[in-house]
Amino acid sequence: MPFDKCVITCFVLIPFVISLECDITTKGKVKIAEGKNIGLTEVPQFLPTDINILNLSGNNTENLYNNAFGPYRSLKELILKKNNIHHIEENSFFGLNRLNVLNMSENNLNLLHSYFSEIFLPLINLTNLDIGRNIQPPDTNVYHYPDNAFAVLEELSTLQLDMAPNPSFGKGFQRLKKLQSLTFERCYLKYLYKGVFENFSSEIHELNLIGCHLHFVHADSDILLPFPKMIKLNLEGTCMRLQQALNILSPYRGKKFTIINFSGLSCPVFSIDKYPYVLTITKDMMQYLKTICVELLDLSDNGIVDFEENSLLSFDAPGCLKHIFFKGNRFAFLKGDKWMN
Ligand SMILES: *[C@@H]1O[C@H](CO)[C@@H](O)[C@H](O)[C@H]1NC(C)=O
Ligand SMILES: *[C@@H]1O[C@H](CO)[C@@H](O)[C@H](O)[C@H]1NC(C)=O
Ligand SMILES: *[C@@H]1O[C@H](CO)[C@@H](O)[C@H](O)[C@H]1NC(C)=O
Ligand SMILES: *[C@@H]1O[C@H](CO)[C@@H](O)[C@H](O)[C@H]1NC(C)=O
Ligand SMILES: *[C@@H]1O[C@H](CO)[C@@H](O)[C@H](O)[C@H]1NC(C)=O
Ligand SMILES: CC(=O)N[C@H]1CO[C@H](CO)[C@@H](O)[C@@H]1O
Repeated sequence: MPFDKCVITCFVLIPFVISLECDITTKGKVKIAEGKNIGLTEVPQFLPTDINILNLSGNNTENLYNNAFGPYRSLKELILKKNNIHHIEENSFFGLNRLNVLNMSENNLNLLHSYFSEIFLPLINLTNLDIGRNIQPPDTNVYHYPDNAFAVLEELSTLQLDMAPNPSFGKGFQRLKKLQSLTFERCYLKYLYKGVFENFSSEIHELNLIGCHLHFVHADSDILLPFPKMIKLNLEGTCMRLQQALNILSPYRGKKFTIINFSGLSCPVFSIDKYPYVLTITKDMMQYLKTICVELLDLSDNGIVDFEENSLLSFDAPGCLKHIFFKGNRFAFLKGDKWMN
């Protein structure tokens, strides 16, 4: 075949082949393109330009190139989770000013090196960003999150990201004034010092800090002061003294919560003489929690064997409590027995 003919054939065929790799479906007014786990290594360029959702989850994309989404100006949702993305060029998100949701969880993006300060600039309408489950074991030096890159996301309401051993959230986070929900998922946390969250929005009402079980976490008691509107707090599976977890509730005296999930905090692997796994709830430990009107309270798997008089079950407003979970504790009911009945 003469060379020029081949070139023509290729140019006609390539777009056809590439758009075949994605399913295009329509739901009402929403047009969805879904890459079918076929090991796509780049963002396909020849899909219909009016798609609203592009789902490339579970493939082998490694780099996002400048203008990768240039043709798709109508995108509202972009799902890139479970790829191998480790590099994003500076203008990769050019044109995505309608995007609401960006999911890049489970990739290899390094928070310290992958985020140029202008990378998110086009995403003026982004409300939901997930870059969790990307972190590799960091060293324990103070870890400066790329706050300048995040600072442009003024519409952001939900953010999911990873937690370093000793995090520092700089002043760029102050610009995320609409942030309501903050989730830290893959977690190497060691220290939460006073002021650690000071640059986050006071609008935050949900904090999930889950599965931090590689270290015995130290948390200062006033870390939640910046979040007066908190109603959902989940520390499930984060190894720390239950006493400390109960102390960080100090800003919420007399407030209402939908859920407080403190299940699995007392991790047996970190049990030492000073903070034994087996513990008795004291009146002092309950001083803040007892004043909080909480609907769902989970204290499961904490090695609780007993509780003092006027502690665990003596809430100021017991009527608030709809469900309380204690499974996996080993109450001996020496003191608590008569209060349980
Ligand atoms: C995206 O594609 C994956 C794999 O095909 C699928 O499991 C998932 O439900 C799709 N949609 C979203 C919103 O993730
Ligand atoms: C951003 O979102 C708002 C509210 O959903 C909408 O009115 C506006 O048109 C969007 N902007 C762009 C550029 O799509
Ligand atoms: C992003 O994808 C992950 C799965 O990889 C899922 O757990 C998470 O809920 C998604 N995030 C958003 C904001 O949809
Ligand atoms: C928060 O921002 C201020 C500047 O406004 C900065 O001095 C401070 O160190 C920041 N806090 C953290 C925890 O990084
Ligand atoms: C607390 O978290 C654990 C683990 O995710 C979950 O199984 C449990 O249902 C949660 N508790 C409540 C009350 O939702
Ligand atoms: C066909 C193919 O290579 N599919 C891959 C898409 O990407 C996921 C995650 O990287 C792989 O597990 C699949 O094998």
